[in-house]
Amino acid sequence: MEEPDTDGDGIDDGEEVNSTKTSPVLADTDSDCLSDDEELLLSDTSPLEANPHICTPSSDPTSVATLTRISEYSGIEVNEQSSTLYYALPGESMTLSAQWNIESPSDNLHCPGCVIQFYLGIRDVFSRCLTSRTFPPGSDVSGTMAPISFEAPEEPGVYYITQHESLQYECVTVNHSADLGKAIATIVVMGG
Ligand SMILES: [Ca+2]
Ligand SMILES: [Ca+2]
Ligand SMILES: [Ca+2]
Repeated sequence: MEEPDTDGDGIDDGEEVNSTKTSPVLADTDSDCLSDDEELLLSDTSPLEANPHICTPSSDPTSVATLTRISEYSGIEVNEQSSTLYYALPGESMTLSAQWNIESPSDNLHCPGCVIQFYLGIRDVFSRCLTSRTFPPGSDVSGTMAPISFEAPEEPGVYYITQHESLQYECVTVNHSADLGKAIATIVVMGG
């Protein structure tokens, strides 16, 4: 006799109740727009804990506040698609391009004379330095990021393109945090 799968997510009711602890009547237990079976195929994601930025992708333009400066990213293109959410195959060849703008308020600026670097990248996958310069009070600086090529991770999962910043004299090697407040785009690497 076939086991019932009430919510039709491909996982039998009994397995949902006893093993995965997901809801047998909800195909997407945590309501994050990835179904329970999809999340079980992905690494680093739980069907019981919602992944941000999937149901509601980052806006374009999107702003990130840091070091009392506001950086805004616009014209975000992943694989030449104007979207901040991209479903990729494992190891897929990818490109990212964007325009950036960094605005510094005229007062209460943290470290007003400092040379600061801004980067975009994915934790443990790639990082690109956008700029290294001073952003003095009242300044408003824009630039275009040259398209960068990278490979989507082999491991199915949810990955975020985040901003990182450093207070050095020049661009250095950094790793990106998992601070989703600094995410400008999301890449979902699909499982088998
Ligand atoms: Ca089910
Ligand atoms: Ca379910
Ligand atoms: Ca889910």
